[in-house]
Amino acid sequence: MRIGITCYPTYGGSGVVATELGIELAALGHEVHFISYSQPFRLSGRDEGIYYHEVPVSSYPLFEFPPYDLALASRMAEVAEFNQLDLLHVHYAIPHSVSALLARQMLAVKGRRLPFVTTLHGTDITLVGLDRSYLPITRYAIQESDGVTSISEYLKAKTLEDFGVTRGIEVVTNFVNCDVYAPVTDLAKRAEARRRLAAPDEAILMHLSNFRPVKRVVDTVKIFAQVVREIPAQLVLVGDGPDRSAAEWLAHDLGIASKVHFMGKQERVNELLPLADLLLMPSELESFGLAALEAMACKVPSIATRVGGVPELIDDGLSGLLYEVGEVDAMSQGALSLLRNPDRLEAMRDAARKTAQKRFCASLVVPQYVRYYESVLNSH
Ligand code: GMT
Repeated sequence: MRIGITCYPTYGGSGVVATELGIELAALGHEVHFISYSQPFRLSGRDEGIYYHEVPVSSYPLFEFPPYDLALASRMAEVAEFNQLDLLHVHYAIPHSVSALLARQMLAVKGRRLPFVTTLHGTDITLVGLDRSYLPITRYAIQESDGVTSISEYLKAKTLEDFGVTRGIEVVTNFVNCDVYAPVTDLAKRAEARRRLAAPDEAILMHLSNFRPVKRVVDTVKIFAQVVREIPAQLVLVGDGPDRSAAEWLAHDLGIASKVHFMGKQERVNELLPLADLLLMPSELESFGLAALEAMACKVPSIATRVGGVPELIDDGLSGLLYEVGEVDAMSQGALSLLRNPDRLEAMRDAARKTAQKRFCASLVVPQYVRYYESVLNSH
């Protein structure tokens, strides 16, 4: 198949899923064309079968807001025509599904068919999508998509309820490549790599996000502050975003700044995650929680919140521990109880990896997308 993929190319779960999907599809022999305003950050440019088409957005003094969605629609139609794409797959409904709808219509008048699949990721439904200025057009584009998938049962239910969407939505969960995201089996190598982050007797707690308010990064620092009061530990924060400065201030105020490491945006998180003992994900909301899945594949369980689609991923008490939003004290106690009980932690680490392998491995989930594309292509 020849597949066009559009996503937000910046750091964020939906862009990561779209990029990893493109890489996996190309590895299966499909031709993949990314169409976006810049190259997705996890795309190296070296992958065979993958092409990148930039969307130029020209400005004009009259435009207070350059119309990216129109430029995207034009580029989608062009790329589809010139490369004979079979379908478009857009990630994050706003504005991508609207642009795809326009591209489909532009090609229809030329007698060309260009179906599109929209994948809903989270805030396109639960936050941004609910804004009255976006809701009617987003609902329309979802309804008119040739196929719609959502990354969790939770998000599917939210879309049907909050958007009054009446069409079918297929749940295709997020996935992880369990060969790329994997524990370091050579224990001497793991110990050596950990020594670059912490002393041998120290626990390593990690956080990975885009540091948006919904991630509650400040809670991460508060949880760690209580842990490090009891046992030797280091906190490694991977990513960047609006709440980084608040988290840095808090680490200084609490006198733990020397043990809190802000690593900024990292391209190879698969090399960092396996070094951690626990991931902290105290989010206000996660429609799935991709960071937790990537950690689980690396044998790292999460201390997380019981929100959105997270309980579909983490089995509380078995492959991680779940709490209510803001339960900082309980989350610290949960982390401490695991770190003080190596056998229990090891059992949880095993369960986390097994869950990733058995239910969320790319080799299981990507074929679901392929079958879904085929059903969309055959359904005319
Ligand atoms: O979190 C966001 O602001 C949007 C989005 C993104 O691009 O990172 O995150 C959503 O999609 C991820 C990938 O499917 C999910 O793992 C996240 O749980 C989801 N975020 C929310 O629902 C808040």
